[in-house]
Amino acid sequence: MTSTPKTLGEFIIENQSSFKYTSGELSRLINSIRLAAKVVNHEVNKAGLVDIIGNAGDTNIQGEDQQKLDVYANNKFIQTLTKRNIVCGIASEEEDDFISINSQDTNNQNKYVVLIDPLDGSSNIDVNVSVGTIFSIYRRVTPVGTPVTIEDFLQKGSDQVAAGYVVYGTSTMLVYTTGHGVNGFTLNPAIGTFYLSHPNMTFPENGNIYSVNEGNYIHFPQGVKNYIKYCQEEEGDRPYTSRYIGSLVSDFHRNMIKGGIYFYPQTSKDKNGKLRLLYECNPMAFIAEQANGKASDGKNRIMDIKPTELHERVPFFCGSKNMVEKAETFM
Ligand code: AHM
Ligand code: MG
Repeated sequence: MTSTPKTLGEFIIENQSSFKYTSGELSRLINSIRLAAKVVNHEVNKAGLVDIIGNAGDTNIQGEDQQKLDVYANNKFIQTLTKRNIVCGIASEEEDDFISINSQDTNNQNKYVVLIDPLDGSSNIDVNVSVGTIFSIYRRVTPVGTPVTIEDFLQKGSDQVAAGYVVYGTSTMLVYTTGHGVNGFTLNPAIGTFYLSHPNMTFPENGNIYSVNEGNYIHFPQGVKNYIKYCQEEEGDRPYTSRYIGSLVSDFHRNMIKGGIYFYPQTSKDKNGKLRLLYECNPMAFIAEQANGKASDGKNRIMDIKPTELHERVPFFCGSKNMVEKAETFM
């Protein structure tokens, strides 16, 4: 008989002592994210019913306005983190500026800020394809008890204390790291509990999947075009297979399990590509490195980039170590 699987709640408590500054604050923060993820999951699962129960902008039977799911997810994560008085600041891909929590209240002794992409890949919702939430956590650099400033958010990825994602897929999973490896938890929707299903997740060093939007091929720099041709060449373990969901969390998740590379390069139209350094690339890079993978902008380590603005974009190459290193040789 197999032993009872560990729940996420149990795992968080058991691992609390491995955090550098143990005060329980980070544990409470991850617990809040877990809670918001469950609420968002419930709503995402109902997305297919939208034609029956109403569209964004409509009013539902209870007289409440229906929200688009990305707006809903944004509000839900912000509300959960704000109401539970667990962080001192939040920045979201959905908001123009960062939010300072209780900035007038010097009793706010919270040390952490959260950066979040509440519903990534949201164009996939209408067609019943997986989407995700990405989060990134830092210790503030300004003094505790004062309002947060932009400096608290513009930290290098290497300063992250935790990062993770939720994938709302065929099953819902929460995967996160606090710098001690990567663990994945699967939601049992019947009882609303996440169980440790994927302990110590690691990228295979090599893989045979490449994930890129090849519709942009004509706009890619020559190095990227050459690398794509390399992936398609018949030699050794190549050609690789092409898999692109268009939902970063899902593409990353598959590649981590099977071995592969995801890339969203610069194009002649967007010199920094599409993905956001703070909300998408840094957290995924932290998870990738903790899982023996690698993340680069084509030349430099993602987590070494000093951000200059909240919504900064960056070219992104991420996945199995040897594949990312090979791709870099083409850039
Ligand atoms: P979003 O934050 O607007 O959802 O955009 C991010 C998403 C990623 O999840 C995905 O990998 C990429 O955009 C897909 O972009 P494209 O449709 O250009 O290939
Ligand atoms: Mg996004």
